[in-house]
Amino acid sequence: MSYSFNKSRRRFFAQSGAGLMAWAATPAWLRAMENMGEMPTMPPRKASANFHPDVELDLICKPSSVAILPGQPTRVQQYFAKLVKGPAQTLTEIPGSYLGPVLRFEKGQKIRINLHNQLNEPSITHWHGLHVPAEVDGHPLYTIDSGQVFVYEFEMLNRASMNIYHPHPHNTTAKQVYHGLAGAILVNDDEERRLELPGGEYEVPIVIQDRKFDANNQLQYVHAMHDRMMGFYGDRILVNGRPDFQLDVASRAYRFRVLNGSTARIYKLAWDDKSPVTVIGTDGGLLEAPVNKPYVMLAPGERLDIWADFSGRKVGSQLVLRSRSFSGVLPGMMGGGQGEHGRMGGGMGMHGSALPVGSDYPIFTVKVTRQVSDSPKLPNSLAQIHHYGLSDTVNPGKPVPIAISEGPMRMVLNGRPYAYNDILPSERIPLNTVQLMEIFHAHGGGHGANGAAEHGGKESAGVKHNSGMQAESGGHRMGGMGMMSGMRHDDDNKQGEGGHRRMGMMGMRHGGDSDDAGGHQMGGMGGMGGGMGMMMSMAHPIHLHGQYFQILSRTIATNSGEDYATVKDGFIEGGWKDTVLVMPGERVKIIKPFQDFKGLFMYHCHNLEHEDMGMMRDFLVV
Ligand SMILES: [Cu+2]
Repeated sequence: MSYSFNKSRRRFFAQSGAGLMAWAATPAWLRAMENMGEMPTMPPRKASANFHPDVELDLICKPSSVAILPGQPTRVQQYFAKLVKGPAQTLTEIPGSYLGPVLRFEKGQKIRINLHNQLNEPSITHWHGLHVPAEVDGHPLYTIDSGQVFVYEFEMLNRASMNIYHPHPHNTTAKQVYHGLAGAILVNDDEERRLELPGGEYEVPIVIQDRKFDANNQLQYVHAMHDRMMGFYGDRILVNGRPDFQLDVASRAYRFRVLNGSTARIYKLAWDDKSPVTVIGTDGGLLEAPVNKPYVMLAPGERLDIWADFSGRKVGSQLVLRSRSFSGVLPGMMGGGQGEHGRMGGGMGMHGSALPVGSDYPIFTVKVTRQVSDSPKLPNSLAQIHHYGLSDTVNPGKPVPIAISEGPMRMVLNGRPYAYNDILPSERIPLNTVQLMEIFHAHGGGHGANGAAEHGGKESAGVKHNSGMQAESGGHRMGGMGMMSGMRHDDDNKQGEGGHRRMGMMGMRHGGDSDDAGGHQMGGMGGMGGGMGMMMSMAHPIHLHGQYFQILSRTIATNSGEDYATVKDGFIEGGWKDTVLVMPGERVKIIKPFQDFKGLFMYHCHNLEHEDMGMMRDFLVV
């Protein structure tokens, strides 16, 4: 793969240069939405005559209502399922919940799912975490209209793991998930079965979500642009669709299959009695061995397999799983002219939620109600994982960039808003390759060391990528914000010294780093202009469709220390992942295989409000 970002930048300007003035006249976010509106859709997929399913089910999504709070029922959107063929244990309802039934599959099964869209709007369902062909991955290109049926057919290639099904139509994913459309997929295999982990009633799905209700018990959702920029946060925690969730347990070991199904909220999970959280698995299934953590971070789209042992606890005793306090995942509000950067805490930030992100609050309560004498023992070793190294990748010195671009009214990846047919050279992935990828903040807004690394050329492989990305996204931003704020011409030395202090206050700067078209390089974080406060870097859970990946390294900017210290012990390394939380100032290198299937596989922020703003792109596997 040899290509130059200079070339692609010119291509970008060639495509959109004429439109810059028009762009400038429209708020950037509105503009991004318009771009996304150009998406065509494919005719609904039909059943294939030569596919012989072991399991077949009808999955229906439709408006419904559920009693959640005392009083009036809440209008929701909900998945229902009917088993057409296969083992009865394939479907498990969660009583009284708006969540879809838990789907339980076996590795190697051939599965047909007939999705019936009975919503009053278009939708399509994505199998988050599953390794399936592109045409049945639930890409928004395959969105179906109300009344239509889409037939998914695939073989379960995944190892034992917990995955998610949820809608993925373009622009409305967050809204549909928020209104109830989500469910868990459990995959089992022989390797897992040999461990005889707690099963049946002792294996409990724990789907954590936050919601906001109005006085009539109806769900309230985002209206202000600000809710999209930061993500939408409810003021009420629901577990498995229930408020004030309490789980009655026997005094023995349980397996909690935990899933963050919130649209934006990040949790720092810990037991209230300070006993460690014992993690046996992550997004992509079991770890090699259990890991004890003081707390675990869980971002939207991530899963945790937790061993919770209540043996030895007395009947009547209680344990509360809490989200503990942390900071740094959200930008704060700044007074005009102050220019203090970086750590503004991840507390309330700019949103006035009664349940601030990063504050300390309960998730659910476990109550021991039965004494039993025996309990399974935690295995010392769990599963085999082949660990990828750089030498397994085709691009050890040149990671595929996933650049997080944060700007006023605008959250994108690799500098460009989502368009199904806009594939960068770096986004074309040869089939059956293992790729090194690097996720980083292209506009470090406030986290200077990150910016310094990008500008200073400390990583020879990364420099080209970064400067190219910045140039591209800078081009957008110039158009988007040029009318709203003053421009700043700064050279990089100043930026490195503390120019980032001002970056947010000013709309943009003209960087002088690296290459030619200097006048268009504006790597800085745009702001709203003096006096109004600013947007800074925030945390993003980045999700890649297709196969699971492994985390190779996390590197944090040196001046992010105080905030980062509040979360750093909560990341699980060494397992398979499909979503990774990237903190402000952080660079994460991952290794991901692209095997078996060609076609479009999305990568996006799993802050679903961000996704719907266009913080989403495709890899085209060729
Ligand atoms: Cu995001």
